[in-house]
Amino acid sequence: MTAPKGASRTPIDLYTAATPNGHKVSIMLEEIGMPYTVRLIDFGRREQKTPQFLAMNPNGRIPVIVDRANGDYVMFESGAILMYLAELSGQLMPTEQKARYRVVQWLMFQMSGLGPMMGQANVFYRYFEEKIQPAIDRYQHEGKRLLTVLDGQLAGRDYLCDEYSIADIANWCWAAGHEWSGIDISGLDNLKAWLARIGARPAVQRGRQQPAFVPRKEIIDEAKSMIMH
Ligand SMILES: N[C@@H](CCC(=O)N[C@@H](CS)C(=O)NCC(=O)O)C(=O)O
Repeated sequence: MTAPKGASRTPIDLYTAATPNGHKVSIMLEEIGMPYTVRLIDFGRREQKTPQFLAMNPNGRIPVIVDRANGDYVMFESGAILMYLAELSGQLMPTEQKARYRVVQWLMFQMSGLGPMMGQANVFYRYFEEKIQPAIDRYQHEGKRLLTVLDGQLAGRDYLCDEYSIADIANWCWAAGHEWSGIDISGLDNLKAWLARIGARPAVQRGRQQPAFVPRKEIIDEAKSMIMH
């Protein structure tokens, strides 16, 4: 991990890894065309728990940004970072009050519901060696229920709110991982069309490569070591 102090050639330093919460921010930065430097955090080496990292985010998790163009302003929590970048760029978040809070509402839906539930589905379905069926069922069912809510919201519309926004980016990053969470989305046709629509955006494709998620055994081992600490 690179120390937070020191000049970088881009306005934003992004401390991240190949996860949905990390990809939300790289996709947003790609969408708004803001140059950034990726600072990879190696979970295998527990870099997210080092004193330097904890000084930026006491919660010891990615993503974190440092805004070099704003007095090295440090931010953690992906939803807050999306709102900050939307405000900074004047993009992907409406200014009109009601429209703005509709976006915040669907962002919070992801932050408090979809992300945590699908994250726990991954833990019990993918990472735990001991397969605790009631826990797998609980989180997969809840994940599916929340994806069904998104499907309903997307009936007759292309995006979650009036226009493409940070709410789409946040929810898409988790919804796109439904297979990894073992959640079947057959029958959720609005959701499937939206997944494809957002997934076709060049900025989304670029952001998802920063860094790319490659399912492999080491990821499962790293995840196990995180769960146990
Ligand atoms: N609510 C936080 C969640 C961040 C989070 O859970 N990050 C995970 C990766 S997706 C992480 O850093 N895990 C490392 C760990 O648990 O040690 C956010 O949205 O930023």
